[in-house]
Amino acid sequence: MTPIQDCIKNKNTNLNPIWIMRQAGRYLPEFREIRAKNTDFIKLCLNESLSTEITLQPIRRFDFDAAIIFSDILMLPFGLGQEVKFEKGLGPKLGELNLDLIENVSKDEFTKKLNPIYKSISNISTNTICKNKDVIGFVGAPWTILVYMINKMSPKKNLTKEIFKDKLLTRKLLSIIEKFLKIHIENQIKAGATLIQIFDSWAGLLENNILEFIYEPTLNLVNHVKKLNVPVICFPRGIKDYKSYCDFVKPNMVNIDYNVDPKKIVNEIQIPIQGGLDPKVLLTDKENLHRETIKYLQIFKDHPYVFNLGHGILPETKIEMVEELVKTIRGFK
Ligand code: 1CP
Repeated sequence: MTPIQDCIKNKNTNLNPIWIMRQAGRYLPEFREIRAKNTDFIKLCLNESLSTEITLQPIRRFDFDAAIIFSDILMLPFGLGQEVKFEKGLGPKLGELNLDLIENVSKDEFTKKLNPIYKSISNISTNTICKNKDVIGFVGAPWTILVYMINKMSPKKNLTKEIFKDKLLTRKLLSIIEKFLKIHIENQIKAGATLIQIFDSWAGLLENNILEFIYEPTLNLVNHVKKLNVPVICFPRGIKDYKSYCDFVKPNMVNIDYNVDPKKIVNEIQIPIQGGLDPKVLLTDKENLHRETIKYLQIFKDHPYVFNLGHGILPETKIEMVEELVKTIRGFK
């Protein structure tokens, strides 16, 4: 059994497993080298051999306990036929949303479009370097995908609140998103994913209707993953009440963000916990990094805990800081 599965299933607290959100990405010089030659990000995600290579890069360097497939949560709208582009400095830019077209996309059509992702999961799960490691498949949560599809760009840049006023459109779209997220999850598991993480990066944006837009659709996905006999990790970034979320959604593990007080949550939540460390700590110095890392390890010493960050690793992070982080965790007894 892998260290992460042992932590989740047997509540083993001795192994201190680690992986890092966005571990396959821009802070790695070997990724930047590939990226420079491949300007179309979506094409890169759909290049089976390059996405396999990028996924393995952080494993070779840091021997993490899990490989997370190099892809993006926005491959879902892409698979549904909505245009998705990434522009330097602006982030994702989505095209017109045509509900009539999206409604008529078939499961086969969708699966065929995203097939290189599944092929690369299969490559990774059979690679010997991933022996005794998990292969993490992932999706965006329905709410976060809805936000991108309707807002057509990052809500960080600009969020038009009025867009959610059209309740009929929102509900219809949400149910289509949910249907295809289930298909995408199932395809990833069939290809060899041993864990699924659901990223709800914009959970913190929603003030009302949390039950309808976050809790219920996420619970449906969680139940779907559980039926396929694979553990599921949820990351409702910025949500106010992690305890209520966990009580309702019941993931096998929850990733906390860096604004969550670890001392408080460890007493409130019984399920395994992942993450928490502020990625900005990796931009400071080794001494501070060491201190902050030990703080999390100490607090979660007797709680099933997988080390990770409280959000994705920042592109400007130095390799030696990641090395220091891994050394601290591996050396903690
Ligand atoms: O080089 C580049 O410009 C591309 C940068 C990049 C990378 C490396 C993007 C664009 N996506 C990715 C890969 C990616 N995205 C992974 C790969 C595996 C890994 O190493 O973890 C994963 C898991 C994601 C997930 C993702 N994409 C999320 C959820 C996690 C989070 O950070 O909150 C979100 C919100 C996205 C959307 C997205 N894709 C890319 C960017 C820059 C963004 C965020 C835009 C925004 O702020 O709204």
